[in-house]
Amino acid sequence: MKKILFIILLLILPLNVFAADQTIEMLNKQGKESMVYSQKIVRVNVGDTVFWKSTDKGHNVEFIRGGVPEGVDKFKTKYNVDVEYKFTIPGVYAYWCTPHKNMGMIGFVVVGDDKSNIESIKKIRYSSKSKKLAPDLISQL
Ligand SMILES: [Cu+2]
Repeated sequence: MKKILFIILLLILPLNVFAADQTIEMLNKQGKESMVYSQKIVRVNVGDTVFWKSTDKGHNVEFIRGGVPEGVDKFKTKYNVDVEYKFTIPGVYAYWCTPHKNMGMIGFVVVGDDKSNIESIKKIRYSSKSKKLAPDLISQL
Protein backbone atom coordinates (compact mmCIF):
# COMPACT_ATOMS: atom_id res chain seq x y z
CA MET A 1 0.00 0.00 0.00
CA LYS A 2 2.76 2.44 0.96
CA LYS A 3 4.54 1.63 -2.25
CA ILE A 4 1.48 2.43 -4.30
CA LEU A 5 0.98 5.74 -2.51
CA PHE A 6 4.61 6.60 -3.11
CA ILE A 7 4.29 5.86 -6.80
CA ILE A 8 1.14 7.95 -7.05
CA LEU A 9 2.95 10.79 -5.28
CA LEU A 10 5.85 10.54 -7.71
CA LEU A 11 3.45 10.82 -10.61
CA ILE A 12 1.51 13.77 -9.25
CA LEU A 13 4.29 15.76 -7.62
CA PRO A 14 6.23 16.95 -10.67
CA LEU A 15 3.07 18.43 -12.18
CA ASN A 16 2.57 20.59 -9.12
CA VAL A 17 6.20 21.43 -8.49
CA PHE A 18 6.83 22.66 -11.99
CA ALA A 19 3.48 24.29 -12.64
CA ALA A 20 4.38 27.88 -13.25
CA ASP A 21 1.44 30.02 -14.13
CA GLN A 22 2.61 33.53 -14.90
CA THR A 23 1.08 36.95 -14.49
CA ILE A 24 1.94 39.81 -16.81
CA GLU A 25 0.73 43.35 -16.21
CA MET A 26 -0.34 45.61 -19.05
CA LEU A 27 1.16 48.98 -18.23
CA ASN A 28 1.32 52.54 -19.51
CA LYS A 29 4.69 52.97 -17.89
CA GLN A 30 7.43 50.81 -16.41
CA GLY A 31 10.67 52.58 -15.58
CA LYS A 32 11.64 54.54 -18.66
CA GLU A 33 9.46 52.51 -20.97
CA SER A 34 5.93 53.38 -21.90
CA MET A 35 3.21 51.07 -23.24
CA VAL A 36 4.73 47.84 -22.05
CA TYR A 37 4.00 44.36 -20.76
CA SER A 38 5.63 43.95 -17.33
CA GLN A 39 7.46 40.86 -18.62
CA LYS A 40 8.36 40.64 -22.31
CA ILE A 41 9.36 36.99 -22.22
CA VAL A 42 7.81 34.31 -20.04
CA ARG A 43 8.44 30.58 -20.03
CA VAL A 44 5.77 28.11 -19.09
CA ASN A 45 5.12 24.40 -19.26
CA VAL A 46 2.52 22.83 -21.49
CA GLY A 47 -0.81 23.18 -19.71
CA ASP A 48 0.15 26.31 -17.78
CA THR A 49 -1.90 29.47 -17.85
CA VAL A 50 -0.70 33.02 -18.39
CA PHE A 51 -2.73 35.87 -16.91
CA TRP A 52 -2.56 39.36 -18.36
CA LYS A 53 -3.71 41.90 -15.84
CA SER A 54 -5.28 45.10 -17.10
CA THR A 55 -3.47 47.27 -14.56
CA ASP A 56 -3.61 50.28 -16.87
CA LYS A 57 -6.42 50.77 -19.34
CA GLY A 58 -6.36 50.66 -23.11
CA HIS A 59 -4.38 47.49 -23.70
CA ASN A 60 -5.06 44.00 -24.94
CA VAL A 61 -3.38 40.82 -26.14
CA GLU A 62 -3.35 39.68 -29.76
CA PHE A 63 -1.45 36.65 -31.00
CA ILE A 64 0.47 37.65 -34.12
CA ARG A 65 -0.47 35.83 -37.30
CA GLY A 66 2.37 33.46 -38.18
CA GLY A 67 3.82 34.02 -34.73
CA VAL A 68 2.30 31.04 -32.96
CA PRO A 69 2.72 27.27 -33.31
CA GLU A 70 0.67 25.46 -35.92
CA GLY A 71 -2.83 24.55 -34.78
CA VAL A 72 -3.22 27.52 -32.43
CA ASP A 73 -6.44 29.48 -32.93
CA LYS A 74 -6.66 33.21 -33.30
CA PHE A 75 -6.58 35.00 -29.95
CA LYS A 76 -7.42 38.67 -29.66
CA THR A 77 -8.85 40.10 -26.47
CA LYS A 78 -10.93 43.15 -25.72
CA TYR A 79 -9.42 46.26 -24.15
CA ASN A 80 -9.48 47.00 -20.42
CA VAL A 81 -10.04 43.45 -19.21
CA ASP A 82 -7.96 40.89 -17.39
CA VAL A 83 -7.43 37.91 -19.65
CA GLU A 84 -5.93 34.47 -19.43
CA TYR A 85 -4.82 31.80 -21.84
CA LYS A 86 -3.99 28.18 -21.18
CA PHE A 87 -1.09 27.03 -23.34
CA THR A 88 -1.65 23.47 -24.49
CA ILE A 89 0.48 23.45 -27.65
CA PRO A 90 4.27 23.76 -27.23
CA GLY A 91 6.25 26.38 -29.12
CA VAL A 92 6.95 30.09 -29.22
CA TYR A 93 4.00 32.50 -29.12
CA ALA A 94 4.50 36.10 -30.23
CA TYR A 95 1.86 38.63 -29.33
CA TRP A 96 1.34 42.35 -29.20
CA CYS A 97 -1.08 44.92 -27.93
CA THR A 98 -3.21 45.90 -30.92
CA PRO A 99 -3.16 49.70 -30.46
CA HIS A 100 0.50 49.79 -29.38
CA LYS A 101 2.01 47.16 -31.65
CA ASN A 102 4.30 49.77 -33.18
CA MET A 103 5.24 51.31 -29.85
CA GLY A 104 7.14 48.33 -28.52
CA MET A 105 4.27 46.66 -26.69
CA ILE A 106 5.20 43.14 -27.71
CA GLY A 107 5.71 39.93 -25.81
CA PHE A 108 6.66 36.29 -26.14
CA VAL A 109 5.65 33.10 -24.38
CA VAL A 110 7.84 30.03 -24.73
CA VAL A 111 5.85 26.89 -24.00
CA GLY A 112 7.49 23.62 -23.06
CA ASP A 113 10.95 24.97 -23.98
CA ASP A 114 10.04 24.30 -27.61
CA LYS A 115 11.55 26.72 -30.11
CA SER A 116 10.82 24.72 -33.25
CA ASN A 117 8.84 27.61 -34.81
CA ILE A 118 11.57 30.20 -34.22
CA GLU A 119 12.10 30.75 -37.96
CA SER A 120 8.50 31.93 -38.38
CA ILE A 121 8.94 34.17 -35.35
CA LYS A 122 11.95 35.80 -37.03
CA LYS A 123 9.85 36.51 -40.12
CA ILE A 124 7.25 38.58 -38.25
CA ARG A 125 7.09 42.09 -39.69
CA TYR A 126 7.30 44.44 -36.78
CA SER A 127 7.45 48.14 -37.38
CA SER A 128 8.73 51.28 -35.73
CA LYS A 129 9.83 50.84 -32.11
CA SER A 130 8.81 47.18 -32.03
CA LYS A 131 11.08 46.52 -34.99
CA LYS A 132 14.01 47.83 -32.95
CA LEU A 133 13.11 45.77 -29.88
CA ALA A 134 12.18 42.46 -31.48
CA PRO A 135 15.57 41.07 -32.62
CA ASP A 136 17.13 41.38 -29.19
CA LEU A 137 14.13 39.75 -27.52
CA ILE A 138 14.00 36.96 -30.09
CA SER A 139 17.67 36.25 -29.51
CA GLN A 140 16.90 35.75 -25.80
CA LEU A 141 14.17 33.21 -26.43
CU1 LIG B 1 -1.12 48.62 -25.22
